[in-house]
Amino acid sequence: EHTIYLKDYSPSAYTIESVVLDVRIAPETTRVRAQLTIVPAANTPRGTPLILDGEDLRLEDIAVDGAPLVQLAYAADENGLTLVEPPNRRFVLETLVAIEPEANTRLMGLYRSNGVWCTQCEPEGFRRITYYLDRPDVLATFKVTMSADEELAPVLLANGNLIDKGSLGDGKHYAVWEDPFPKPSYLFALVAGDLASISDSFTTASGRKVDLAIYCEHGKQDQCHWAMDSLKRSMAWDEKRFDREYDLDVFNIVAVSDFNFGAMENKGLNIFNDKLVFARPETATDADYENIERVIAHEYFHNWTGNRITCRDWFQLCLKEGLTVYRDQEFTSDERSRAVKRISDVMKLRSAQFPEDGGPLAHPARPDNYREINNFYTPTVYDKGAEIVRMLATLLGEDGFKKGMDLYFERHDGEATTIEAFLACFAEANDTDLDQFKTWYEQAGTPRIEINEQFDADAHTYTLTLRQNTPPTPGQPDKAALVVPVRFGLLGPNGAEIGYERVTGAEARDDVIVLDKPEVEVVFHGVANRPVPSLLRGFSAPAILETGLSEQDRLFLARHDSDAFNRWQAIQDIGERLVVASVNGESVSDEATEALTQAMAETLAHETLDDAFKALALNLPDEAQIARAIGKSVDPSAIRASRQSLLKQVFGPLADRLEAKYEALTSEAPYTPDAAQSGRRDLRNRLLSLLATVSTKGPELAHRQYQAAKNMTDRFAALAAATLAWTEEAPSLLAEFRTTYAGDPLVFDKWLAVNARAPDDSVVSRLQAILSDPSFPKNNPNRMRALVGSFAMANPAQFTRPDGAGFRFVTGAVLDMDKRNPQVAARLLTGFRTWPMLEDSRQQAALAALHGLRDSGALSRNTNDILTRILD
Ligand code: B3K
Ligand code: ZN
Repeated sequence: EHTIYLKDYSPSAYTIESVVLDVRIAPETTRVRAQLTIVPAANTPRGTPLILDGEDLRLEDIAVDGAPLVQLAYAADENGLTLVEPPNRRFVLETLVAIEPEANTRLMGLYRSNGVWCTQCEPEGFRRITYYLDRPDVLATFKVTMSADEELAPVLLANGNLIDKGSLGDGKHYAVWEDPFPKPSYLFALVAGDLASISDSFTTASGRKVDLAIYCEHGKQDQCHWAMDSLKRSMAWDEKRFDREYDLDVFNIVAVSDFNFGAMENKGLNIFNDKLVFARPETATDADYENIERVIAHEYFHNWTGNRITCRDWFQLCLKEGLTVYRDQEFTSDERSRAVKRISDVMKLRSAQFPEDGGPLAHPARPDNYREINNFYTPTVYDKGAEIVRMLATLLGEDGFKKGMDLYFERHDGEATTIEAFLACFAEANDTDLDQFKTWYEQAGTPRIEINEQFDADAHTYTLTLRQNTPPTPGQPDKAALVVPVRFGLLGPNGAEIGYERVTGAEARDDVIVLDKPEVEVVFHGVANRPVPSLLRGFSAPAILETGLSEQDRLFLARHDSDAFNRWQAIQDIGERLVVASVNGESVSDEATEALTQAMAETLAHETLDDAFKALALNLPDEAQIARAIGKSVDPSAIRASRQSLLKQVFGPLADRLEAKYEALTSEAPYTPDAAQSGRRDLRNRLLSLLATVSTKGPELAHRQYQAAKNMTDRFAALAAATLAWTEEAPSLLAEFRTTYAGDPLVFDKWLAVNARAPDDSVVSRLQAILSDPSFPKNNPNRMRALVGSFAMANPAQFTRPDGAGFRFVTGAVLDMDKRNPQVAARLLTGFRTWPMLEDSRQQAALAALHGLRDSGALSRNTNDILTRILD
């Protein structure tokens, strides 16, 4: 299959200045008339064919400058439309195409969801609406006239500002939208349907009033207020933190039920998966509220990082995604707890990006080739992309980073640009060189950092040696040294930071050691006692740290480190080592588990640590993290068994204290989604989940909380605690939950996801039964991800069963989904991304399922690309 390479990039031979669209929306067939004002580039030779992208379009009419084109002057095939010899000057190409949104199950281009016509164009969906130069470096202004039956679609929305609307008679009406900001086609959007809405407004720093609205299905308006609140806070934050104001008169958000991912930042008209809009305490959890806030912010922030400054080509995707994730992370950190946000983000990075980076699907944050760009909206591009921006901020400092961002906004506004241009702004603004730093964008794989320390009591010197090594990844056998910022602190015997006279050796700026060679050495002079080093504070680089610290040192850090991230990390590291030792059949001493129990008890009782932090600390690393620590010949069932038994050993002795704290955290306060209240619930529910595993009273507590719960956070937490511990009551609670919330698809997803994570041996057959039920909405991405995605990603022991039933359940679902929605199918298949680290019998079972999929007929390019890379 055809591979596209970054090195082959060349600018388009033709550009499009402006687009005038007339979209006649109607059931079955929608017609799109497009007038494209096309200009040959300065150096384009006369007679260069114009090749427009097009997919699933029926061409009904074509003219150039008003004159119909004769048959020989153009050719239309399944990939698009070619004008054989276009005019060698500015001209207007007019086409009329027919499309069928109702038959569009891929959910790319124009499709119909729940009766509502909506679009998704990123990355290559606009070509399914009309013939176009469907690439991000072609920027045009758009004017869109849309018309439809007034009853079917009273609401007509597109990008930009509304400039006209009216009746057409015959029950039809129209609206005209104009977007004055030149944009690439992937940011195009329109929506037509019978929708309700809520509205509000925001006045920008310079005093411009912006009308805000959120559109949704009738009856759901009351569930949109949290999203609106989040939007206004995002707009204010971007002004305050990045000096970025909004630029149009309106900002509209539409919630739809069928969507391939979370949301889309179309200019002035964001379209959202409804699960990232709707929230009320009875049906949404604290985690849902936080996610809504985060994604509303993310899409809004794209207006500057993505829309006004966009990507030259799709290889540059992390230019907008990594940067915008960094911005949304900062927003959440400012709005909530910075430490808790950082720990959660790192947990997510480790559970989603590290496995990708360490397996067959590894690729650089900026890939240099792809077969299917949709398969590169990955944790690496998004989350490692954000880590790279965060490292820039760490290396340059707050002011230096701000100077670089300001220059980027000033210099590239209105452009489609590259990672090189982005980095050049930071380099110039700080008079520094970022050539080696750029390697982070080009090199796949997670670096390992190894630390050695030496204390010389006579010389009063303390020496740290840091080594880096990145293992090979597909296509990149040899790795270069990266610029790794290692934030650090040295703790003295009383737990406080020690001072030192001077530092020699490698570059150490304040509290950051710059590890920019395979090995560097830093010598601290004037150190009277051996300090305990706290390294990679705040997780200052996306790396795996190997310190060789003793359990004593880790306990010391767990107790004293002023860096909350490392305090949490120290406790996790102790737990990880114990579980790994037990999986490896090494004996784990009672002293070791008792020390961890003691550390957990201190954390629980701590007076100043906040509840959300405690909720994260009072746990052992999850099964997947243990698997990564083991690295090869992994047996997920053995990991589960060891971890469960260690949970009992560590937390069992604390059962009374856990329960007392659990009761003490009970609250009658009316629900609010803020950080303090949700942190309290987090901790209480964490304790419940521990009790369900380690205490005989746990199951009863879960049952009681389920019945008494006044909000979905507490009810679902109780259901999850019972299900994941597979208590006796779990099946009946699951049944009750399903009946209570029948009719709410978003709550149904929670039910599906928790079912998918059940640990018992019958889980696969239950999931199979759910999926085979003829009434199961198999076309809906949310439902399929909740059922199949949760199983593959979050139930390692059952997914990797040696009899292959778990693997076959997933490949079977992928094969079926691939016929309707290749993008979602391919995404589900990435659940196999860590199969090479399994023990042999599970590897064989995985291979058999994957080969079965490969041999079962024609697969989409999306699924085939993932499958080929996973099997390579
Ligand atoms: N830019 C979109 C993602 C589009 C995914 C296309 N497969 C949402 C976001 O990252 O903000
Ligand atoms: Zn994004």
